[in-house]
Amino acid sequence: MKLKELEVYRMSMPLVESFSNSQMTVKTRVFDLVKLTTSTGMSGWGETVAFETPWYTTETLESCRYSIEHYLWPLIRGKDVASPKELVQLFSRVKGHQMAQAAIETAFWGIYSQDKKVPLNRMIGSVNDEVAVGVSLGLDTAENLLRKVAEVVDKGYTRVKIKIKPGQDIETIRLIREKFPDLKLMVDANGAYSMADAELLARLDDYHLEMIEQPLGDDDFINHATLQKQLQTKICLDENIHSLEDVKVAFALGSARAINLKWGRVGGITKALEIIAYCQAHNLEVWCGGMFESGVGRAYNLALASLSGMEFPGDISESSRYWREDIVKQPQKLHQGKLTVSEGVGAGFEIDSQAVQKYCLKKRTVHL
Ligand code: OSB
Ligand code: MG
Repeated sequence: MKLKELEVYRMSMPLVESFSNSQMTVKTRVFDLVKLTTSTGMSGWGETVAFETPWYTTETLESCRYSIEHYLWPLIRGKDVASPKELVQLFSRVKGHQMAQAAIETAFWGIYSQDKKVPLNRMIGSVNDEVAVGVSLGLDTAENLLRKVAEVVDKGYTRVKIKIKPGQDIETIRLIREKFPDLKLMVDANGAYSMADAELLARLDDYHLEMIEQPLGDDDFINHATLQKQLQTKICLDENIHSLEDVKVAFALGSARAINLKWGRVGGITKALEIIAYCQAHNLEVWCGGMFESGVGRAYNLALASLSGMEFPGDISESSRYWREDIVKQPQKLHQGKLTVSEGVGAGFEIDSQAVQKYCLKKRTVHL
């Protein structure tokens, strides 16, 4: 498949409800949509999941755009690429820039699965047609969170993640656990704590949480390992994990017993599959995270979540929790706490060109 053209659309879509974690508040999701086209006119879509600011990872939307245009596209422009493995090989010269790589790599998977006439989820070995999913709730007052948890549990979501930070943690979780004794409940600190808070974090053990996501800094494997020894609750790493090597370090040191897997943060689906295989071979729990993706990125999340061993309900709520209007036709809807994996050709979504136009701020095309 000869790669002929790359289009990048700068998108801006308002979230249904603004979302805060310990590091940032997101009201409007600004991201880049990437369309990759072959010489025979087949195309695949991907999205850049970086944010405008480096508060979550080092990559930003602009760094991704620059990297795509100046480093990644020139490595594949005009090349005949037979498989995602080959694409990853062509990119292997690039250090880092995972989210930029992932935007193109996922788009290529869309082309590849169309060409092979096999739905993407089947291509990567999906075993589940339906996937139980969870919700990630932003920082809020205990009163509002109690109401929101009740709402999402009512809707059928089977796992709830609550964002925490110092001063908005134990008491909130105590109140939620009291009202929902059997709910699969977990917290995510986005790195807001330090080892000085180890005793406080250990008190969370009383609330039978599924896991504590990213309590400490984004590059801190050593203190996470020390902390994990002091906790009964599993530590889950998110921001630390950019590659299989990072997962290996976490496993070797005992920094975590679970991994939040995001295809964007690790450079795409091919890399994500390697990480899943490693985690499963080493008894590390692994599950699918989210980055406020549009229907495009969400399809790739769901494909990964439908693999064997990925059953822990991930951060992939239905589209309408995020968007009043999505940029794909027939966005995913929740049925009894589950999303149905698409059996459609290619990546399993159809782009709504009118919606893309409506939310597109500017478009740039890079030809052969
Ligand atoms: O830490 O998992 C995170 C969203 C953006 C950036 C980081 C994170 C999140 C979420 C929400 O927790 C996931 C989602 O619902 O898409
Ligand atoms: Mg997280």
